[in-house]
Order: sequence, then C-alpha cells, then structure tokens
Amino acid sequence: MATYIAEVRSQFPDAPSEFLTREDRIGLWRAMLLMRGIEQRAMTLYRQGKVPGSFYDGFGQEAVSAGAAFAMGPHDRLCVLHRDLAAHLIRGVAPTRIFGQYMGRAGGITRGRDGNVHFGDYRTGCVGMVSMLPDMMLVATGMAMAFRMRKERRCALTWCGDGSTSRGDWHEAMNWAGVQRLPVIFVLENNQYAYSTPLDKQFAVDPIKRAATYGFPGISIDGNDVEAVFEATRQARERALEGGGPTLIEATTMRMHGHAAHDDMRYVPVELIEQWRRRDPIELQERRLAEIDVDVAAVRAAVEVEIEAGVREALEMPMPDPATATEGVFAEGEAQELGDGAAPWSGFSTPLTALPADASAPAPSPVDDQETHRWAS
Ligand SMILES: Cc1ncc(C[n+]2csc(CCOP(=O)(O)OP(=O)(O)O)c2C)c(N)n1
Ligand SMILES: [Mg+2]
Repeated sequence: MATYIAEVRSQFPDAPSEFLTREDRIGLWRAMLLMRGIEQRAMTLYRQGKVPGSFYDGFGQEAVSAGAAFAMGPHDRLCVLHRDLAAHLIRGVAPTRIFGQYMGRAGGITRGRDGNVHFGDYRTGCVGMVSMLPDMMLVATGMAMAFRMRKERRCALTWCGDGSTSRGDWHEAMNWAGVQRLPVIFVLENNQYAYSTPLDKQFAVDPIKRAATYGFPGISIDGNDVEAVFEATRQARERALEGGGPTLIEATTMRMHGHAAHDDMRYVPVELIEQWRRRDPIELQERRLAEIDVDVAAVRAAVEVEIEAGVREALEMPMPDPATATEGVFAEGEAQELGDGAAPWSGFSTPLTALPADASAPAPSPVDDQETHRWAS
C-alpha cells in the first residue's frame, strides 16, 4: 500500500495546473472547507438525533469532488455520489438547503423525501444518485449519448467507487462509452475500501488498466491534490468535447471515516489512517495558498460564518407536512429539464483572449449564450 501511494504522488509537481488563477485556487479550497465544515457540523446534528437515518461523509476526500466539479462547464451534467458534497456546493447549492436536506426538513432539496446522500438539485445540472451502485455510470453514459445524438457540445461526468468496479453495470457503461466514443468522464474515487472490503480483495488488476481494454485512456492521479484532480478533469473534458471519447480518472485517496456514522472501521489499520492524515487535501491546498500570501485565516473564518448561518436557518425550517408525502415521488405533468449549473472556474467566465496563450485551450462557453454548447457542424 505504501508503494502505491508513493507511485501516485511522484507524478505530481507542486502546482499541477497553469489554468487556475489565484481566485480559482482559493475557490477550490473554499469548496473543500465548506464540504468538511458542513459534514462535521452535520455529524454533530446526527449525534443529537436531528439527522434521521445514517450519515455518510467524505472526510479526507474533498479534493476529488471539488477538483472535478470545478473543471466542468455550466451546460455539463454531473452525477454526484455519496462522498462528493463539494460538487453540489460548486454547482451552486446553498449550505442551508443541504442542512435542511440532512434533517429531513421541508426546505431541504428533496423537501424531506430523502436524507443525507440521495439528492440532486435539477437546476444545477446535477442528477441525484440512485442507491444501486454504480448505476450512475450508466446514467452519465446515457446523457453523453443524448449529447452526441443532439449534436450538443457538452460533457457528462460521474464519480464511482472502487467497490463499484466489480459490478457488471460498471463494465457495461465503460464498454458502451468506449464503443461510441462518448463525451463522458468517469472519476473513480479509489478510497482503499468498499465498506469493509480492501482493494486487494476487490480486484486483481488495478481498474485503471481496464480503460485501455475498452478503448480509451485511464490515468491515475493523486486524489488528495485538488489542483491535480482539476487539471486531469479539465484535460479529459477538453478531449471529450473534441470528439476524443471518454476518460477514466482514478483519483487515489483514503476513506478517513467509517463507511457511515455507524461504522467504527476497526478493520482499517491505524497506520494507514495515520499515513494519509499527513496528506490531508485541505492542508495541502492551504500550504499552497499561504505561499502566495492568501489570508487563509480570513477565508476559514468566512466559511465558518456561512456554515453557522446555514445551520441556524435550516433548524428553523418546518418539517414537511405528512399530507404531502406522496407528492413529487413520481413524475407529474411535463418533464422538467435539468438546468445549467454554476461554473465558477475563470476559464468559463472570462473571454478566450484572457486565457493562457495555448492553442489547445478549450473555448469558454458563456452561460447566457445557449448556442455555444452546440457542436460546430
Ligand atoms: C448494488 C449495490 N450493492 C450494495 C450497496 C450498498 N452499499 C452502499 S455504499 C457501498 C460501498 C461502496 O464502496 P465503493 O464503491 O468503494 O464506494 P465508497 O463508499 O468507498 O465511496 C455498499 C456496499 C449498494 N448501494 N448497491
Ligand atoms: Mg471505496
């Protein structure tokens, strides 16, 4: 295991992406801080009995969802999994609605219909995950297929876990995406465990090697380096939009907490946790920002204020009216299209001329120009 971490690390320089401005780098850190702070606060609410069911978090894995979501354009589609809260935050979901969701309140995203992990706000272009893993691999592949058929210049992305790579639907999605050269990105969140199953009992061959057998590239990156995750996703998206087909990105990280709140993870060696604690993704990015004289304490303080305000507002939300329990469970009326999510990366919000002088840089797609996401014919 130690060798594996060293191998992954050696591929990455200190500043892996030249496409990030100072503000972008702060934005990435802020999203990770928000995710960790919200989940820590929500764990307290869970222990106080205010969050029903169980509680899943992505402590230590914040860079995987933050880095990948940040690289996606407003018209792109994201399938967000149970350890990827930063993606929802980056796409524009307010912390208060997330707390409301966790506590089953009427003001939560599903208005009290579901809890901690199964939600998506359609207005942000994010699809709520279904519980059967890894079915979102197929959903993302299907959306990419729709983009191709409608000649839209868009890309789909889904995260998936190491455990899900053993399921047939994972292979079906990989195969079809490869055969059709679809604009889809699979981010394999390799956090060393699937519940209590470690990697060496999950697969005999690193799943990243399987990408080649389906006809597209697979790359391994340091999943605790948010800028490396951003850059790998940015490149994969650029390839996908140019017709180059899918990419499998393996982001290697560690599940630092139990599978969920009920799991004391006594099956995980303590040394492994300690080893990864020294590589905390938030501390890594904080060191980078401190080197470029960012006032990290001020950013931390602002995030804390935002989280506390979010909790306060969510606690004031009413519980849903039981009489409405069957509303919104099945589709009613006209189908609602997914919306376009926030895409805070400066590569999408500044004109092309302001980007680094690189002929291969992707053309930014202004949010308000509906025609820009059409494929050039
Ligand atoms: C088909 C299926 N089997 C079992 C489960 C129950 N389950 C939920 S999460 C999980 C572990 C998944 O591990 P992994 O894919 O590595 O993701 P991680 O939780 O580590 O992020 C399991 C077994 C499920 N959701 N779907
Ligand atoms: Mg896992």
